[in-house]
Amino acid sequence: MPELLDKITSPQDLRGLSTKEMGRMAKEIRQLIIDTVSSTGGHLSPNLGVVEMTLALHYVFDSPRDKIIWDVGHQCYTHKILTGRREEFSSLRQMDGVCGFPVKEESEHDVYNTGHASTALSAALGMATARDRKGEDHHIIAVVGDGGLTGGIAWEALNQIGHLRERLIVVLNYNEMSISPNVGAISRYLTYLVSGQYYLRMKDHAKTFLKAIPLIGWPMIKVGRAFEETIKKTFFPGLLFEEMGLRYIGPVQGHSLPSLVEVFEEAKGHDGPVLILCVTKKGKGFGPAQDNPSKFHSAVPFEKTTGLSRTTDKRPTYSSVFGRTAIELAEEDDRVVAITAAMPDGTGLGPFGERFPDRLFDVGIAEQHAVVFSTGLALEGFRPVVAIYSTFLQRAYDQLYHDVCLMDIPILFILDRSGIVPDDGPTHQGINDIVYLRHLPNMIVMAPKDENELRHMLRSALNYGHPVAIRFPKGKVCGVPMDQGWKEIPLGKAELLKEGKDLLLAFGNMVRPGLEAAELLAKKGIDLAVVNARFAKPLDEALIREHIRPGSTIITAEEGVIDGGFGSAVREFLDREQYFDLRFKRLGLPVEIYPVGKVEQIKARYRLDVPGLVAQIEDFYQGGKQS
Ligand SMILES: Cc1ncc(C[n+]2csc(CCOP(=O)(O)OP(=O)(O)O)c2C)c(N)n1
Repeated sequence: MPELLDKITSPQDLRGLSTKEMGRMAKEIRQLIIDTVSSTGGHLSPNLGVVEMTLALHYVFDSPRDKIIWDVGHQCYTHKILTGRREEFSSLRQMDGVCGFPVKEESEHDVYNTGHASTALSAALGMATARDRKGEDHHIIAVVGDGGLTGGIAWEALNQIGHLRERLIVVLNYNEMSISPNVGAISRYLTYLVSGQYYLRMKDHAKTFLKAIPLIGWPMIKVGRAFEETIKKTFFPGLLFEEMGLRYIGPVQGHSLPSLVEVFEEAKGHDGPVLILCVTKKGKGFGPAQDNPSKFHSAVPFEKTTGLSRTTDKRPTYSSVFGRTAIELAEEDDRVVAITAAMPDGTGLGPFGERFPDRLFDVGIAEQHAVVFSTGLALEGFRPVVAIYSTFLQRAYDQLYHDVCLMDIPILFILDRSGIVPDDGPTHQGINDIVYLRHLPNMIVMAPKDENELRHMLRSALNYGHPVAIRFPKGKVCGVPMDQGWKEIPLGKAELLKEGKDLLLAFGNMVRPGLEAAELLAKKGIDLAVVNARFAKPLDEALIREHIRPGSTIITAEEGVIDGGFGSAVREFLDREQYFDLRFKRLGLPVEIYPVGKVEQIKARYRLDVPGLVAQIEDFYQGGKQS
């Protein structure tokens, strides 16, 4: 039974505790996180790694007066537990429950909504600048991981932080991991700062050396800080953060409460930007997560004793079908290379990396760079396959337009987690991609109805000679039989699945529920032809023309926002061709902030599941408004 945690209703209550009691509290929090996440799923290993750091932050600083900004935000569970949401914590990731990321609307202690990486430093600098303009004196603390620091915006922020020199504190959580092991030169540099206490060793050697010098040795050591500076400058001219204008403190043992409290207190007194490098262990306190922090980065519900998943559904995911097909394609053509922005496992490219270690590039959390890097590869004859979650590719909109589409560069973009995304809330919804892609010149936008079609689409798309985006949802495949060979999917060709009087054009994973709905509606006298559109761009205009009769009804269905999406493409086509004598309805998602919940729950709420589709279409036939 938690004893200490029971007494905490706000961070203020921490102040009376000894560091020993805080240590006990850390244990209680860890247990609560493990108990909860084992049944709800969630970001287990990142959260277990920052329990002490969060306790120390709330002990030293005065939230919400002092503002703590969590980069990505996936590590905010202890923060939520300490800031009045302990009771609700059992509703983590449940429909309309506690969000796994900071949400301003949930608490005054969540000062900045996040979900996408590398934004905390920019937001913190903006807030620090505003604070000083307003003559206020609170502290601003940004907590960023070594993975978050591979994102370009973080460096844009550091550039300006070193320029403005506003008073703010950056806590850099170094655990050698992004979701997978962290990569890149920055990661290497941090490892160098931390590894073997190289700097401390140098200092000790230098002290021994100075002590040995008669008369002047000891006085020189006593000069203290000046001595340290000299050593740093002599042996570390590249101490990057100091050179950039931030006071650097570290490395600090990130699970030692006394050390953390001491350095946070020290940082509080500094009149400029400070960066504290904390070394933590991802997954700390739960063996399976410590041994495999990637697997437990965002865990599905698991058995607490073994860490084994509780899921019994053995079907593969869309991501793994993509990953397997990418290997097949790379075996056929040695120009095929794969690019991921810090998500080799999430995107299903892990096995590709094992099979072709030199042909998988993990660029870090750097979606913009991933796109332009691929442009360079493609211009020199390679065939890049770039796998990025739909929500994160939003980052690279300009690169898609400026670097890919204007030059009509053939790159295959894989938009994993398109459509409604479970568990993580509004920041992770993949519902905008059809809209942000379909108006780009030369861009082809596709979505398969099932995993078998995905496989054929991947191969066909590589040969279209243009940029292509293929979107598919998070989660398990439909379970259809897989063809052995390849089938060519001609560019812009849709597939008629069911004949009928009126027309239902469904895109991607709306095809199967659309078909089911049409069958149920047939029993109610509504006769719909069902088309698997396959392409949101280019549309199969010939097929649509063939199915239009005077007075007919056309319905579109997509798992994406309606405004500017697939249905809008159809509507624009009908307007261009002056088809006015028909009834038209777009089914999809409204433009709004989406709740946390499971896919089925969110689909049901927005009436995109089979009963919802039936109801919406029936309403429309009974005189519902066109839209
Ligand atoms: C723009 C963007 N790309 C990818 C992700 C997916 N993602 C979530 S957490 C994470 C790793 C973050 O690593 P780090 O900042 O070191 O935090 P840790 O999990 O190690 O505590 C990634 C890649 C994201 N949230 N945002």
